[in-house]
Amino acid sequence: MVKFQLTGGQGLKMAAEVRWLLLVSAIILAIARGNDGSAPHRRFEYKYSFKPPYLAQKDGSVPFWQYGGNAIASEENVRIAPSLRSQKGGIWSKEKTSFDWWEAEVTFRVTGRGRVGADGLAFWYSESPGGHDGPVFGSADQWNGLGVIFDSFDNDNKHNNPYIMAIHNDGTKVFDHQNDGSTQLLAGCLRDFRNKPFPTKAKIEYYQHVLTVHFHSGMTNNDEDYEVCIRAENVVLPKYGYFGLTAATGGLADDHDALSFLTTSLHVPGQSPPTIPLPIDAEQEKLAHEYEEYQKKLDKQREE
Ligand SMILES: [Ca+2]
Ligand SMILES: [Ca+2]
Repeated sequence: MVKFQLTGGQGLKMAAEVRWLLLVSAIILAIARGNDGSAPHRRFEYKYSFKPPYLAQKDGSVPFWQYGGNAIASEENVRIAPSLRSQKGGIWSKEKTSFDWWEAEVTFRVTGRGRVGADGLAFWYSESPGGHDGPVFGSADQWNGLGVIFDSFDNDNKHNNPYIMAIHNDGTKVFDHQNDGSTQLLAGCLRDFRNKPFPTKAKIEYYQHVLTVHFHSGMTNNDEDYEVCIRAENVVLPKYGYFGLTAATGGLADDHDALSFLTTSLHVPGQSPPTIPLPIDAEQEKLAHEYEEYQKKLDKQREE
């Protein structure tokens, strides 16, 4: 056995070298992080967002969105499907996206008097709008894109609902209601999202073909209390698409309310978006200003 003995001087010298090495690796890591783009530039996209106050205008319309079926929009929220039997509703962005990567934060509430509710709420990103009276939680089947489904009702009786799942469809799959989509899902997590003291939230991020869904259980009103529900790599969605929310009830019925839908486009550092000549910060400021002006105009209209 070989024994190493260090004199005090050698020990100090090594400690200094180790510190130096740690510092160098930290710098290399920081540079690498910048290069692989794990911290994207972010821009709020108001044409793909809605939030209170004045979510809906006096005439009931939601700027930049269209809704239908049994959905009702107010100043405070969009009731996508009310707690009555066999209801279906949906709300979709009017415009198709024009950015590659995005994050959508949806704040919602699913509430009902029963211990069990139905059917659920779904978030969509798809190549064409799925309408508001389709068979998949109010949306059209065989969609091309992503569905993040908040499935309240346990159709396959496996005692695993409410359940949150992501389903990627290439336009050919018919949703497997009998098995609660379990044969088709990309990933999911078992979380109860009904009847929470505070609104529940989902943050759905699609960045460089990685899909991440964070969920906020609504047990607190602390914005930080998100946890990872889904992470899937190598996800290839249609380049551009429409955002939507739909919901449906059955024999059992919950209220399905969306309180806000906030979209942020994500841009790989060093790759400025082609259609925007301004630096991202200036652009963000400009958009924020535009949005403010727009809100002011709405307020004025309201007063009138
Ligand atoms: Ca179900
Ligand atoms: Ca089930």
